[in-house]
Amino acid sequence: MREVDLRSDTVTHPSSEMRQAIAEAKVGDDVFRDDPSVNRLEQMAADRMGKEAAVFVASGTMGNLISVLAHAGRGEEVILGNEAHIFRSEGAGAAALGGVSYHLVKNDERGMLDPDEVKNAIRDSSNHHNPRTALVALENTQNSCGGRVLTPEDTALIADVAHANGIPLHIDGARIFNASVKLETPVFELVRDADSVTFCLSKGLSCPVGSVVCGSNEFIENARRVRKMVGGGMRQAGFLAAAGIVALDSMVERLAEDHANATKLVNGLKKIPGITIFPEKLETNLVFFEIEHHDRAELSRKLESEGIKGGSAARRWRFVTHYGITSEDIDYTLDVMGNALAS
Ligand code: TLP
Repeated sequence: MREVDLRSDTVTHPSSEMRQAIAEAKVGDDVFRDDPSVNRLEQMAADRMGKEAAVFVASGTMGNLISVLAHAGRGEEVILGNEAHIFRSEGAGAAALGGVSYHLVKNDERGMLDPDEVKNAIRDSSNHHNPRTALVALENTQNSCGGRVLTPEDTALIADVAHANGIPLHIDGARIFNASVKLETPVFELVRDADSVTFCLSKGLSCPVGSVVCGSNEFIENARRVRKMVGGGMRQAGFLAAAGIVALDSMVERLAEDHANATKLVNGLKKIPGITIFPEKLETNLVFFEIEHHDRAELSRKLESEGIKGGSAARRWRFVTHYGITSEDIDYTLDVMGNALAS
């Protein structure tokens, strides 16, 4: 039976080139900065992002956590969107481990924040009742707003407000390369106005493990200290970094295929009665839609019995295209979905 795993782009398996690079990787103890593969990946990542330095971390969650903790201290605040992954899906790590609180501003439907609302959210630190605002964070692409992209101009609007108040800007760029491919804009332009960015190797870029945090030399030194503190010093991590090097060299442009498959999927899903989908909102590889069905849990089980993983038993479903999904997989998915919803 065909297996089509649309749960996330995190399910991707490494390419054969990556497997070979992993097998042959030159490694050392990265906590001593001795791992040549990690050092090379970090240099490549910093160059790509137009930043001074970078540090390799275990996951996107760890990258964001380290970034927030490197920017903000106990009792300080980070301003971010109510749909931000950092707020919704990272176990409130910065609050739990660092005593940092989250000050929410509403994301609009494309994941953008209103610069005036961000401005109003910044605390007057001369008033001793107030916590100090230590950071503003954006997400690009914006996962739960549908994988929407923020342009360099969007980011500049928020950066200007933050910087005018002496506050740094962090970007959760877990899928920033999807935004770069969609906008046909080099990734360094998307993060030019940010003081730090986390991006993931383990999603659309298909690495088995890993994310990278980029920023100034001073910020990354601090981030390394926090990484060690949270147990993220990984020793011979070069085996993982070797896949990341292949990813940055050869897996970025192909994200366009995932976007094309997502478009094909959306165009097919919109023809299936019972599915509500807004094709004009699709920008990258995250496909959100709603299903009217008398028993969504049953529908989910039926799809799984036909080899399709994804969605959820809730009204709002998500399918994600990635390196492991072909155009034929989309045809198959649309056939199975059409039949399942007709029955
Ligand atoms: N997102 C995962 C799940 O957590 C939902 C997914 O399948 O989309 N930032 C953003 C915008 C993300 O979407 C994710 C993962 C992360 C950070 C965290 O990355 P990891 O999973 O590497 O910790």
